[in-house]
Formats: sequence, structure tokens, C-alpha cells
Amino acid sequence: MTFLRSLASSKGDLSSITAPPFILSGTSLVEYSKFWAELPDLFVAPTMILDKEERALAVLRWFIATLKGQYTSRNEALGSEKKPLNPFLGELFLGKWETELEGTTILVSEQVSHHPPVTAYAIYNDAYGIELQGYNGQKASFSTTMLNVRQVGHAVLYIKKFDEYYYISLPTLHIEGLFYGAPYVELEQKTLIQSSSGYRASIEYSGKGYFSGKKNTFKAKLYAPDESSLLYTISGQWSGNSTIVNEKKESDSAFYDATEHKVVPLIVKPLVQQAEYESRRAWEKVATAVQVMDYDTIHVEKSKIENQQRELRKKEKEEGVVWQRRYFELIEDEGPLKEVAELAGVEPDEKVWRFNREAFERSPDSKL
Ligand code: CLR
Repeated sequence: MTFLRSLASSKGDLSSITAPPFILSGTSLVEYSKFWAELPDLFVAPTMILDKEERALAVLRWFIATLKGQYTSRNEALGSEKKPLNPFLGELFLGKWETELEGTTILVSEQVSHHPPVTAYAIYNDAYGIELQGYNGQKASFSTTMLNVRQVGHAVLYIKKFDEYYYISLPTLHIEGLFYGAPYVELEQKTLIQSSSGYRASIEYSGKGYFSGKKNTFKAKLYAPDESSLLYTISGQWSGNSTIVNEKKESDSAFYDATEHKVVPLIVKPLVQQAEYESRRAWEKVATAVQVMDYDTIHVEKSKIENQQRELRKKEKEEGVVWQRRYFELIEDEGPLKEVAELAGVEPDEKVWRFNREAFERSPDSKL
């Protein structure tokens, strides 16, 4: 009950929720950017497809495939959704995937704002010339039995060979099962994937008992550049099976089977080689305490980090300086991105977080 009350009074700020110990996780939210590319084969697949329409479909498949990791992996690994650690400003999470066919895919994730929390990330594979950039924050509200979470921000996929951009909006979600102490995520509403080539996918989500009676249900439609023509409809479960219907030929076939795909684990440097501002090293003591449910140590170690941060902010204020983000900068969005956002009919953000790759590569942090 205390937990539910804390949810009800959290006023949109997820970090202020006090969750019971068994719902705490020792993983920081800055790590969650990795869920975008744990299937490197699907991530690079669009770069090898010459046909625009087929390519847009491959992007959609990759996107659908990321959902299982993004939204169900805590349940699968830990038995329920968990409350992640609240990243501090400047916290970094770095890693890479090494796979035989795709080569190296790099992840740079940075906490670029603490209040409100915002995480920015870049994921890229140079061998295939593909890059994903994005940033996100969350706005929460509580309604009788559910915690509703709206995501702020977006992701942009860039394919070098075709100089093509995909603007990806983020789904709204809610957390159910709170009353039973077994929270899980369900997606709702829509997301949009708008390509600079004109192709556009719209994905609608629902849970138990809406389209199909099954959890994690979606229905996606892929449209040709001229708005009216629907090319494909895909439906099924994003955590399971889905099928695709070709609207012109009226034929259907398998689209994606999430149960057949194994995620590729991200390679993260051993703690001793990490900088002190890298997520796993910084939170090491808290994470260990979470594992053994040592509530006092969790509290003590968390407070150390929080106080250190407070000191830093105080010092900056005294010196009249602002915290320098490590590898991302907030810029006015004037480029191709603004164009895709406009194509998509969404209000482009005035300022967006962009990766500064040169800055990253100049730093020892880039030695992964
Ligand atoms: C972060 C960005 C990722 C997708 C994603 C997945 C799960 C979300 C998480 C985001 C934000 C934080 C989140 C989490 C599920 C539960 C957790 C909303 C959007 C909240 C803070 C936990 C509240 C405490 C409990 C009731 C479990 O790409």
C-alpha cells in the first residue's frame, strides 16, 4: 500500500517512486538503450536491400523485433518489471556487439539530463553504414490501478548508402500488476516510422482483450509515399509471432517470430577498466546490495552518489558554469531530421540531442 501511495503521489516523476526492495533493480536506466540493437543481424539488414519498399519493411521488422527486449526482458530474466536505478548526470554506458557476420556495432549511451531524466544514445555499425541516434525521457501519471508512462523523445535511423532517414516515435506504455506486486509493461497507442523516402509505417498496440485477447498485440500498416495506398498489414504479438498480408496480392506469410531470435549479449569492459562515471562501475556497490536485498547498504551507497552529484551542481553554480555533456549536444534541429518529422506530420522538437562522434573518438572512452 505504501508503494501504491508513493506511485499516486509521484507527480509524473518516476525517479521519485519508492519501490519495495523486491521491485528494485541494480541496473541503471542508462543501460536500456542497448535494447535497440541486441539483434545486430536485423539492425543491419536494411542496408543490404536495394528496393525502397522492401527496405522500409526490413526497418519495420527490426523495430518490432526490438520490442521484446525493451519491454519484456526484465520479466523474463527477473520475474517482473523492476525499478531501474536513476542515472546521474554524465553517467555513461558503453559497449559493443561483436558478431561474425555483422562485425562491430558500438553503443554509446549518456545521461544528458538528470531533472527531468533524459538519456541520449548512439548505436552504429560502420561496416554496414548504419546508425541509430535518439534520446528519451518519461512522463508518468497514475490511474486507479495502473502507472501510465508517456515517452518523450524519438529515435532516428540513418542508412548511409541510400542517404535515408527513418524517424521513429516511441510508444506510450502502462504498468499493470502493481497491486499484486508483479508489475509488467503493456504498450498502448501508436508509433510511427517515417522514412525520408516517403514510406511510412504506423504501429498500433494493445493488450489483452482488445484486438485479439492476447497480450503484447500489435497491428502495423505500411503505406506507400502517396498516403492513400496501403501496401502491407502486419499483425500478431511483438513478443511472439506475427504475420504479414500483402494488400495488393491478398496473400499472407510469416513476418517475425520473436521466440526464434536470440539476443546477442553486449560486451562491456570489465569494471576495473571502466572510468568512474561509467554506469556499472559507479553503481557497483548498489547493484551488489540490491542482489542480496541489503536495504541499508542500498540506501547508504545511493546517498553517496546523490550527495556527490549535489556537491558537483553546487560547485558549478558557484563557478557559474554548466555541466559539459560528454558526447552529446543539444542543437537546433535544422537538418534532414526536421524534414522527416514534418513528413511524419509530427511537431519537430525545437532542440534535439545529437551525438558528437568526433568528441567520443578523441576520448579514451572509445577504446571498447
Ligand atoms: C526506457 C527506454 C527504453 C524502453 C523502456 C522500457 C521500460 C520502461 C523504461 C523505458 C523507463 C522506466 C520504466 C520502464 C518500465 C518500468 C520503469 C517506465 C521507457 C519504471 C520507472 C518503474 C516503476 C516502478 C515499478 C512500478 C516497477 O527504450
